Amino acid sequence: MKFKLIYPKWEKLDRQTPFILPPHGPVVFAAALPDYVEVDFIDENIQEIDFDQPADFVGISVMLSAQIKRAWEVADKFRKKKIKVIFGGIATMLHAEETQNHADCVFLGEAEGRMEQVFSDFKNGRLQKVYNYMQDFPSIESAGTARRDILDREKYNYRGVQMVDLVHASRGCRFNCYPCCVNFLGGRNFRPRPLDKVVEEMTSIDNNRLFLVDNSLAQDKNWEIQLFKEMIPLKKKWCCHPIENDDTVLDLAAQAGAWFVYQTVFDTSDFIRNRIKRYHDYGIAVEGSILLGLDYHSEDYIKRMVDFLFEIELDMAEFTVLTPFPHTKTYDDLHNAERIFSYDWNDYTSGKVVFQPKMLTPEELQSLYYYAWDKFYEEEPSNYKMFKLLKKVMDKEKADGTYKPRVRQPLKQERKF
Ligand code: B12
Ligand code: SF4
Repeated sequence: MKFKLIYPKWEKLDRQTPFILPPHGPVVFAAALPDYVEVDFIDENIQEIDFDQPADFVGISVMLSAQIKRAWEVADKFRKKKIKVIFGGIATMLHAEETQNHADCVFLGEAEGRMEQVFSDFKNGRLQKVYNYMQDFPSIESAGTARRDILDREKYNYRGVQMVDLVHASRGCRFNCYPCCVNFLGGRNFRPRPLDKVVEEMTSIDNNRLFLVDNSLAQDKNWEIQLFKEMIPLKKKWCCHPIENDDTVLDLAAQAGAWFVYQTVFDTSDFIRNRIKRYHDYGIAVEGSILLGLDYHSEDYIKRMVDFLFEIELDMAEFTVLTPFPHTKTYDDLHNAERIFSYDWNDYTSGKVVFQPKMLTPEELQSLYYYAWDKFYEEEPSNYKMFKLLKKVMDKEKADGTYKPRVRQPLKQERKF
């Protein structure tokens, strides 16, 4: 059976250095498909969709709210051609009701162990409109090695340098942060994958640089210790979300190849100053994630925050504006207070103001978003800082003999001379 799997394009953050990472949801999903399904994967962020190519069934994998409207458009086109379309992925769960208007089938939940039934129903003309497994998680052991073979991996590079490969060692999160929908998606239940499977998957990846996309590694100290110990012999270099602030954990993380961490910088406190310093002490770089537009954010506060980032010597920074994504407390609060003025999901990129802030006008917050990006990258532009970050990983690789020059071959149309 020819199954066309599509990952629709989305608008990137305004001002961020444009780079495209390989998607993770679709390749993990593909590993859960029955053997007889032949997958033709299209990431619309790097490839064009050919709507005329034959397909028996179409799947659309949607991660972000900012992707969902394009996903609906794509589905409508295939359905006009009488090809059935199934939706899945994070944003499908967050926009389940609206998505039903554009789908033959909406799959909610994790795919492992469910696809034999869904595809058998499809073959027998009994495809259901909705399969809802949101509260019924498959066993974490059933998550298989992602099908990276379906990706056009050469195309994921930044100025010729191969990007990281994505991998996850756990699902769920025990925290419950204000702007986040992970609780709704995964329950407040941290579910680590069996370490031997994680190591087997990491070993199988033909790339020394990884991104551990787990929500936060700081979930369970003993688990982190075990994970990093297992990773040391692999000599991979990797980035991830937060790591526990603990000497043993940070030391093992560094030995296991921790390259940089995405860490939320939520205020200008000594707590944050120390948190960033501790990563740096262990040779781990930090890309700060800075959310603008909370109720106590004034113009002065935001400007002070940007100055603070220089003081703590952040290696990179990503600024976003508070965005009321569906199924978050932020959404409930702002929606109930009638402070949301755009429900156009294309505006939900995290770079556009869609609500009325408390201490600023929407326009002021929008300009402060640009101020933050411009000010932070004024002296050292983002491609320079990115180069410095890459230099760090190359130095680490040269030190342990894993460095391989990764410049891609020129594309045909570039061979002009
Ligand atoms: C990795 C990640 C990223 C990567 C994505 C890389 C890439 N190329 O895909 C990067 C770093 C680029 C990223 C960026 C952003 N992200 Co992000 N990201 C994640 C993260 C941590 C993991 C996603 C993931 O891979 N999960 C693991 C896979 C295996 O799970 P899955 O996709 O659900 O797939 C399973 C099922 O859904 C199913 N499935 C998947 N596809 C399909 C298809 C079909 C047909 C079927 C049947 C089933 C199915 O099968 C899979 C196996 O069970 C999530 C949090 C989370 N835990 O999900 C946030 C998350 C998706 N991101 C989020 C946000 C807010 C962002 C940003 C907008 C802002 C920011 N800075 O974080 C930016 C984008 C800014 C922009 N406009 O450019 C929000 C989503 C909010 C929303 N409603 O849009 C999330 C949920 C985190 C949160 N805090 O709430 N992100
Ligand atoms: S923001 Fe990160 S740590 Fe907080 S609940 Fe969401 S996934 Fe967990």
